Amino acid sequence: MNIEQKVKILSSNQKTDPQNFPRQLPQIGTVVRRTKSFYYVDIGETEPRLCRIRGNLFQRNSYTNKISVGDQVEIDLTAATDAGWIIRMLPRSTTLSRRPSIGAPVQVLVSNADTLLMVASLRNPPFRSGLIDRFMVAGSCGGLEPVLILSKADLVPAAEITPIRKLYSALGCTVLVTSIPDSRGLNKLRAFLKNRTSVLSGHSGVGKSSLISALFPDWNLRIGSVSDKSGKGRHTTRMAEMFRLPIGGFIVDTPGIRELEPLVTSEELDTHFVEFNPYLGKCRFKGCTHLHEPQCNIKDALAAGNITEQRYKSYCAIFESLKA
Ligand SMILES: Nc1nc2c(ncn2[C@@H]2O[C@H](COP(=O)(O)OP(=O)(O)OP(=O)(O)O)[C@@H](O)[C@H]2O)c(=O)[nH]1
Ligand SMILES: [Mg+2]
Ligand SMILES: [Zn+2]
Repeated sequence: MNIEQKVKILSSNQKTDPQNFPRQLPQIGTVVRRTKSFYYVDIGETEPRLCRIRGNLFQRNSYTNKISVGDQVEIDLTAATDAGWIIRMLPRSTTLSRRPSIGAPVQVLVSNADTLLMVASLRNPPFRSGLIDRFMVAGSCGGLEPVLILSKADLVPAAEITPIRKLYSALGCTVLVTSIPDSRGLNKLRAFLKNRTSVLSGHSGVGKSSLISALFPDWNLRIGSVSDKSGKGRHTTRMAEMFRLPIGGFIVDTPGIRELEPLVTSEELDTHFVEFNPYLGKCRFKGCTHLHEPQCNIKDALAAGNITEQRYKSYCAIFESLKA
């Protein structure tokens, strides 16, 4: 039975004869992809199951975009088809969220991911710390562990890599240096992905697809591809999609995340800059923004070299963008 037929049967909402289609026990699975009204739930089989949400499921709770990729759900597979109904959503351990525009409701892009993989090339395109710092804030807000991949290491001298690696390691971020021509860092990265759910992020051209195909050459992946099986192309709002890795674990490709605006208020932004923490609460003015106020303890720490200029600039830039 193809997807169109399944959709038809689900949509018609027809009563099935329990004699012919005995109820199966509810099962727990992971939402790996979704469209506007359908959810693809991985229950450990070759293909995910196509599911819909039971109509009354969210009446009493406030999950704004209901179920997202990565959610653990209980599904009822009672049906004339191999599709099913989502009857319950399990609590989330982490969330990667954004607010599409000011005033719009929060959108959960990915739930329950363990790590936020931030791929940044050292050259071509040039390394930009601003984006990394934005991702660090987003990961910190949603409870994801940050992992920085410095790609294309073959294009720069080692001396250029060291300060970047030192800075982000000191901030509690795992840093991996990779280069595809000399297979550098690939085994470490593969080991890192194993049995975890990792969200892949980074600008266009930094080498995300190249890394995935270098790690899993036999894996027929669709990451970053634009068209789907029907050949009609994807819908305009491209959603996150989760792929089961050949070594165990999942990788999540989220096109919308590449220009992520972290979901944080300007007032609480400073708490997501981990190196600011020892200096917070000691400024002269309560609610100090650390931008222009006198006797600011953060600016003192900056002057003393305990906070880097680069990170302080990122803080200011994110602060301004949150105000805008
Ligand atoms: N020198 C060098 N080039 C690399 C390396 N990794 C990737 N590239 C090149 O960088 C270019 C972009 O790589 P992609 O893997 O397509 O980048 P991407 O991040 O998937 O880009 P989008 O799909 O547009 O988001 C390609 O021409 C790759 O051959 C590397 O380690 N060293
Ligand atoms: Mg790509
Ligand atoms: Zn201050």
